[in-house]
Order: sequence, then structure tokens, then C-alpha cells
Amino acid sequence: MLNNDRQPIIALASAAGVGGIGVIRISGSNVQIDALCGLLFPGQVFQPRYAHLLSVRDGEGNVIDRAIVLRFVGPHSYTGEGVLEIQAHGGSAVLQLIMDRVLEVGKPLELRHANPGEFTFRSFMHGRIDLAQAEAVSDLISASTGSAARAAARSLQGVFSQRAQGICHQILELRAYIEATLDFPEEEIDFVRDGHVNEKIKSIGVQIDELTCSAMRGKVLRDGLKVILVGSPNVGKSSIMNALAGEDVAIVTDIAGTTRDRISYTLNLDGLTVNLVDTAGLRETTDTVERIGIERTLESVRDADVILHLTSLNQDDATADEQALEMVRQNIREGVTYLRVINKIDLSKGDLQKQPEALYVSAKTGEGIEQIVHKLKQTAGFGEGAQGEFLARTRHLDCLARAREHIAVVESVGVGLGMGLEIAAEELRLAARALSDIGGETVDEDILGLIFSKFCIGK
Ligand SMILES: Nc1nc2c(ncn2[C@@H]2O[C@H](COP(=O)(O)OP(=O)(O)OP(=O)(O)O)[C@@H](O)[C@H]2O)c(=O)[nH]1
Ligand SMILES: [Mg+2]
Repeated sequence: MLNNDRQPIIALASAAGVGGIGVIRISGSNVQIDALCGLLFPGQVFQPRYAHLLSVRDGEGNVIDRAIVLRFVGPHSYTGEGVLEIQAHGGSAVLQLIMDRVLEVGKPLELRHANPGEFTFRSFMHGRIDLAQAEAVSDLISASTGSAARAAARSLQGVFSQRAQGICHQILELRAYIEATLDFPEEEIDFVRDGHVNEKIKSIGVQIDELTCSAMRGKVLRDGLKVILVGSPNVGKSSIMNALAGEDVAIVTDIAGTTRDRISYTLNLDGLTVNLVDTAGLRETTDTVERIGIERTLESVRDADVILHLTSLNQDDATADEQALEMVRQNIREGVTYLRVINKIDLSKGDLQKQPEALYVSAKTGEGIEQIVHKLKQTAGFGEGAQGEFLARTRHLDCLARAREHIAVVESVGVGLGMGLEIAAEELRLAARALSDIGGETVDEDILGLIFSKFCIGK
């Protein structure tokens, strides 16, 4: 729940548990924070942004702790409001005593505990950061690899927002030009030609496509790449899983139907998080447990970013593979990368007749495993020299897709050719609106609530 009230808020900004230092943060109007400072530290004159070593006292005047206290005067603070930061010793009991004391003193001011993400929400509401930057704050905190953290920091600096805004401005300029043309209907064609309107639309489409590619890389950096190993029983899926993981994660036997349930393993490929899933071999079966396992395999297929479809060189039953392929086909999502992997090449006698698009590997000798790794990185846009420019979420990709759709409509017909100027202007307005949703200018309150509720308390 987002509170858009004027009450001051307090939270422990550092992680719960024991640490060298624990930070308590309070945000409210400058007047509220001044009042609180006066009650907690009578007579103390605060110099903004300076560290003051002060005693925090309980109601009887006993010292709870000696702490570094910082006063930020709004709008020059994280939230854009007045902020007080108390850096005390990082024990949970001492921090709780300080929290209780501040809450007691702040009661007349209606000081209350902050909701998750409320400090960042206030920062957003005061225009200190836009929505994509606010999301980056949470993503920076939860980043699990160095690359993800670096990309989140770039989003936080506004790299993503600025690129989206840049395109948005071009669209708005073009729309203004088209709307001005509406006043001179007889010269419409000349205006469109002289203003290079259709060329500009095309260029905007290309820029959105480029930004979408970067955002997709950013999303993979944030969420990881979901990779699933599928195929008929005994082709070596679990063996490939173990070879990629570098340890025995899954049981391997020569009995068809060994793997019954999904087994997940998270790999870190030079900063790219890969969530690898080994699954039950696909075949028609009357065994209840195996059938449930197969249903789960197909569920994972629907959810995957990359499908590694395994066959093995010694697989003499071609119909078994056909059957597996058919089951996969029926469940595959659009836009998923499908890779064919042929395992057990160590069994090959003589030269292999290789299909150009397939990867040939041996889980037993390790040959070709690097190729799978390379292919996964390439799929995620982590090829040679490429790196994540910023972090992105599904919400951002949806905004970009919406913007692209509106531009595509205009592009396909052509302004002044088949499309009237009013319709073109309207499509451009909708495209611009979709792009500005990335920064949260027009996002409705429910979505905001959902985004900020996923934050940790104190941020
Ligand atoms: N020669 C050779 N044997 C392999 C290779 N990979 C796996 N095997 C063998 O193939 C058999 C099946 O391997 P698994 O990894 O259990 O196969 P699976 O696809 O997971 O099988 P299910 O879990 O039953 O669906 C085992 O006896 C493995 O030792 C390989 O590259 N070369
Ligand atoms: Mg297996």
C-alpha cells in the first residue's frame, strides 16, 4: 500500500541482524524533522550534511548509544524532504531502543514506520528520480552478479530513461509538426515531404528496436536466462546438466526415465545468470509419477527463454525423438530460442555428417560443452565485447513494444500516403505515452503500488 500522506516515516535502513553500524532513517517535511531534532537532541544546532557525534538518550536521560547523526535539508536529500540519519552501533537491541525512542518522541508529529520502498517512492513523487531509476534502486540492491549491479547503477544514473526520453522527444516534435500541418490541408503532401516525416518515423522505429535489444539484454541480466534441457529419455540431459554445472547435480544412469522431477541449477557465466533446468525425458508413459514429471517438463518449456533439445548419436529410435520434438513444439512460446544439441559424439565411428545449426557435444569427454556456453551467452546478447548497458524489466519491454506497435502502424501505411494526418498524430501520441510510461510519468497508482511493494523496508 502506498501512502501519499504527509506523516514523517522511520525505518531501519541497514539490514536486520548484527553489524558494525546500523542506520535508522527518518524522512518528513523540514519542519517535522526540525521539530524531531529539537526533541531528540535539545539545543543542538545541525549543520546540513555534516556528521555530528551525539548521544541518543531515553526518556529518563540515560544514554542509549553515541551515534553519528546527519541532517539533510529538503529538497537536497534522497527523498527530497527533510531527512535525519542516525548511524548507531549495529546491534538489533540497541537499534530497537533507538527506534522506540524516536517513535515515542515523534508521536505528536504522527511519526510512523515506513512501508516497503516508501523512501524511494517519496523520492519519485518529489521528482528526484523517475520510475525506471526508482526500480533500479531496488535492482541494484538485489543484483546477484557484478555485471547486474553495474548495469543497475547505470539505470539509476538515468542511462535508460534518457534514451527513452530522447526518442520520446523526437516523436513529440514530429507530432507537433504534423499537427501544425493540419492547418494547411492543401499543402499537406509538401509539408510531409519537406519535413521528411516518413523518414523520421522509420528512424524512430529503428531507435526503438535498438533500445529494445539493449533492454532485453538488461532484463536477462536482471532475471537470468531460463534454459531448459529436454529430449527423450537416456539421451544424456542430466549428464549435460552436470557437465555445465561442473558438479554432480543430477542422477545419471543408463535406465531410461531416471530423472522424474525438474532439477534446477544456477550458473554464472561471466556475469550472465543462467537458470538451468534438467527435466524428465519425454515419452508416452503409463507410469503415474513419470507422467507428472513430463507434465512439469512441458510447463518449464512454456516458461523458458532457451530450449536445449537433446538427442544422442546412438539414439536408434527416431520415432522417440520425433515424439519428444512434437511434445516440445506444442508448448513452445513465441520468441524462444530453440537449439538442437547432439550428445555422445564420443561414440562416433568415423566422420560425422553434421547438421549446420546443431551443436555436437559429449557430456562424457566434455567436448563441445564450451560451444553451449558460448551459444547461451550469444543468445542473451553477451557475445564478444557486448555488455549490459542498463538493467530492464518486463514492464519496460512492454512499454517499448507498445510504442513500437504504434510507430509500426504509421510506418506501414505512410503519413500522407494512406494515412491521414490526424490518425498519424494520434498514433504518435500513443507511442510517446508508452515511452513516457518507462519513466512513470503517466503510470497509474496500482502499478506504482505493485512496483514499490517489492522493495525492502528502509529503501
Ligand atoms: N558415451 C557417452 N555416454 C553418455 C554421454 N552422456 C550421457 N551418457 C550416458 O547415457 C546414459 C543416460 O544419461 P543421463 O544423463 O541419465 O540421460 P537423461 O537424458 O538424463 O535420461 P533420463 O533422465 O532418463 O531422461 C548414462 O548411462 C550416461 O552415462 C556421452 O556424452 N557419451
Ligand atoms: Mg536425466
